[in-house]
Amino acid sequence: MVSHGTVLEREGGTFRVLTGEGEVRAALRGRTKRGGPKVVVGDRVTLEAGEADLWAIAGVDPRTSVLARRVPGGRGLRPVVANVDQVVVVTAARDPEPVPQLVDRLLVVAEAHHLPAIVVINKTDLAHGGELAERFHQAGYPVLLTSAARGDGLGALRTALGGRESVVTGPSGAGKSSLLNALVPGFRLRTGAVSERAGRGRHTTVSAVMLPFDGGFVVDTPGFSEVGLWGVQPGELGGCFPEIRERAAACRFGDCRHRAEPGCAVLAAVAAGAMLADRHASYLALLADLEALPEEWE
Ligand SMILES: Nc1nc2c(ncn2[C@@H]2O[C@H](COP(=O)(O)OP(=O)(O)OP(=O)(O)O)[C@@H](O)[C@H]2O)c(=O)[nH]1
Ligand SMILES: [Mg+2]
Ligand SMILES: [Zn+2]
Repeated sequence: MVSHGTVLEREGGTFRVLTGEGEVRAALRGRTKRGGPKVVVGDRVTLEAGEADLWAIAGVDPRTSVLARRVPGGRGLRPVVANVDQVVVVTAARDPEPVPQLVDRLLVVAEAHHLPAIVVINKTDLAHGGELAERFHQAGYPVLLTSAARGDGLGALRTALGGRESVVTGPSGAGKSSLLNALVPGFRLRTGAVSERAGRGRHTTVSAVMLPFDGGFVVDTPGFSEVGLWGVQPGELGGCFPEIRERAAACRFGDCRHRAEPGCAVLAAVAAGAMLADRHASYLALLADLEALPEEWE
């Protein structure tokens, strides 16, 4: 018997897979076990009947997208989630204190994968988040203001997620799991207090999990305090900032890096206040990071 399904979660050596007939447990077998593509959350897989109620993953469909993380120590890339069509970056308005440059990095990761992104500013019960919202709105992103605790903005979030396959990302403690729980009480995702000492979250969510939601899926992921960029050439970085992308064609030089070049339309926009200097500073910091990467990461 052959079946087809979507990988929802990895649990030790097996996977929870959603099929047309409901959820099953499956393990890697044969080809998928011997050096084929790594199976990740969001993968569409072919299943064959295995032993007892454990199915065998016989193959992985080609992916429309895959988001990966760099393995610590620089030993390659680890895919985290496949086939999403939207990136939802969640940050808190306060507690933990927002780090706009981290959100910028996550937005660049989305852009580098040609995935549309939205910014969610959560915990509006603690701070209004208005300035932060304005920052990302001006950069060209849809922004939602929410409070998982008080229920603000949940209708708009539901609309933004419905029928899509979204990955929810952002710093630990921002309230990603809490927002999903508030949308669907049945999810019962684990949430955790923001650590007092560090003012940071504690990585309550430890691995990606995909949840069926309103005709689509939403993937909850562990938060992180640092994001590596990879596979982005320094010369491609400007294309990952909407407000740079739309101006770069007007730069005097085709390979302008928008740093100090004469006739740079981006620098002119920053000087005129039409592009946020803070976003441009984020761009320059990321550019320096990318230029400093060893060859293999370029
Ligand atoms: N005041 C307030 N607290 C919130 C809100 N949303 C979440 N929290 C709290 O913030 C803490 C962190 O929430 P989580 O949902 O675990 O955060 P997370 O983004 O999933 O964190 P990781 O799984 O570590 O990435 C918990 O104590 C939540 O109760 C909110 O809208 N307002
Ligand atoms: Mg979480
Ligand atoms: Zn330029």
